[in-house]
Amino acid sequence: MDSRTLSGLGGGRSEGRILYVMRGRTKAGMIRVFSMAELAIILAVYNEAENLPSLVEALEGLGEDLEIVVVDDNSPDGTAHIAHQLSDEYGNLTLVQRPAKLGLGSALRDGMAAALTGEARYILTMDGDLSHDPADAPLLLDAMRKERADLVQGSRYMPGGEIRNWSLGRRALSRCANQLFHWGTGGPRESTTNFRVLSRRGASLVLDRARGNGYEFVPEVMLLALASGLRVVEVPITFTDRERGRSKLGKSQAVGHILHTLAGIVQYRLGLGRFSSRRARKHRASN
Ligand SMILES: Nc1nc2c(ncn2[C@@H]2O[C@H](COP(=O)(O)OP(=O)(O)OP(=O)(O)O)[C@@H](O)[C@H]2O)c(=O)[nH]1
Ligand SMILES: [Mg+2]
Repeated sequence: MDSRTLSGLGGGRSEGRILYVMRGRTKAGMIRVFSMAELAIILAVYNEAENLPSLVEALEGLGEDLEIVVVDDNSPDGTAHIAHQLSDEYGNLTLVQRPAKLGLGSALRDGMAAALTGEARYILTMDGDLSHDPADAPLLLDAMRKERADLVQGSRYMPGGEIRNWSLGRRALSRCANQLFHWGTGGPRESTTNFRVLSRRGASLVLDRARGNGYEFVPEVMLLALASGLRVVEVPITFTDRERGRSKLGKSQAVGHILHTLAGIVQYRLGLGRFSSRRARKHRASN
């Protein structure tokens, strides 16, 4: 094992650069990635064997000082095997291997927890299906560095943002969900993008307070950021529907997540629970 090799503590066991998470959910700090890189990129993947190699190759070509953390949920298509090969090839990729499909939110949380045990100043999350263009990552990072933000997100619903190849139904559902969030919170017009960079402070806050295990985690992060008064910056991106592999987000699931998010928005407006800005201030003061 070299200095960048990870070791699993408590909930997992380590082998090379793979961490096997045995008990499903891990707690922050239980997974260790000994990386000095400035940027950690978290890729939650399920059945993305066809997309992962091109995505990793493009990210490695950005010229950033980075560590990639791939969180796979025992994908039947052999995504983990591909990740292992990529880890051998590039030497800066860690695979967090979980036993079963446990949801996008918990995968991102496990990846962030791992990243925070290293030296990363910035934690970037993006989809593993090439819908988010790796070439846009530097735009998000530039904004992060220049604007001293805690959260920079790539937005489709702002001037210059675009969606390619989505059906009318998919566009309508996404647009409605995002518009409701905007009206309800007074926050940004995009809340369902997983193309984001968080500062260490922002990522720690999210890890402490987020609970969403599935897609609802994505708007939850924005609600927590707003409640905590974190500095949020948006940059326009072009989102392209996946060309390979299949979507994991069913229509009924999507509607369930929207209802879940609406409940969060009500809490935010009423200043209740995790989304209360008063609690967020207290939390900040105690850290
Ligand atoms: N580890 C893990 N990754 C997941 C899970 N569900 C989704 N993902 C990954 O999360 C990212 C976003 O999922 P997608 O299926 O592309 O969802 P989407 O982008 O909303 O839907 P489409 O783009 O329409 O396919 C992809 O990289 C998926 O592989 C999960 O349960 N576990
Ligand atoms: Mg996708």
